Amino acid sequence: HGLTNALPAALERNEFFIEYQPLVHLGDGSVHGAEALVRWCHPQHGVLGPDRFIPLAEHTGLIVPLGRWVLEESVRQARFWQKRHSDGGPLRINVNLSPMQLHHPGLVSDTVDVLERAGLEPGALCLEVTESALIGADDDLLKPLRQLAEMGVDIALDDFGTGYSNLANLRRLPVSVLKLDRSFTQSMQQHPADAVDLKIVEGIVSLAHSLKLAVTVEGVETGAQAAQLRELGCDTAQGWYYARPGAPDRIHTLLLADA
Ligand code: G
Ligand code: G
Ligand code: NA
Ligand code: MN
Repeated sequence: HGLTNALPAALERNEFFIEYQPLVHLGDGSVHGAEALVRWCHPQHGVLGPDRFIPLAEHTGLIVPLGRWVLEESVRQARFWQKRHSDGGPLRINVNLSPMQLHHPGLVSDTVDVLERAGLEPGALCLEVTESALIGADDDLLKPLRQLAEMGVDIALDDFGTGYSNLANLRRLPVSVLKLDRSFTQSMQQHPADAVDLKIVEGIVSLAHSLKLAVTVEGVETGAQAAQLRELGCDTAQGWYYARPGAPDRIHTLLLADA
């Protein structure tokens, strides 16, 4: 596959870049942080989204150095935002982790190293792991996540609700945030009369809060959805209603607007 073969050179040539999508507090819409979303500016095909190349990078193992680059770059960016907004704010950065990165023995030391070099406190970093990556995870797999959580790094369960995780299992996982998949937000809008979706979200939020987990909702596209999700007790939100993924300056501008 051509794209697969081109990946290592693309990393060396700096063809990857990161867009940031804000995460906001549902209460007042202020910026809570941003999720780093990688893109590939391919010399022939133009900008490719992660769906086009992350699976290839996972297949070849290149996801490990690529993921390390994403972590380093976005942690550095987060520290830069913090410095420019001199209250040092609690601005947080969310970075996605592939299952293969979880299995890589360097995960904890690489993360510690990146945070130290950037001067970012561990509590400002949130690592997103999909629910499916942790299904059936044994203690060996959970150990690095536990170590990171003990250092103060937040672990978020991404795309929550699309897997089949046993809710009781949540207690076993070192996660502090549930990211409710955008399919919930969408079905609430498509079937507003269908109280079942509302009840499900209400149940998830109440369970999450009783386990001391924060709830982030994805895919918020309208003010009505934001209002409803706020009503349901969700904590933070992400979606086109607030902002699409974009250049780092965009986050800077939003932070200025909050100040
Ligand atoms: O908006 P978007 O098309 O960027 O995101 C599509 C998917 O790609 C999301 O599920 C997101 O979690 C994933 N993704 C984006 N950036 C990264 C990354 O740096 N590493 C990994 N493993 N996944 C990513
Ligand atoms: O990590 P995750 O799979 O959740 O990646 C987020 C994906 O969702 C990215 O592809 C991003 O561009 C996309 N996205 C972010 N906000 C919205 C939204 O409001 N609506 C829709 N349909 N997609 C969104
Ligand atoms: Na994500
Ligand atoms: Mn997600």
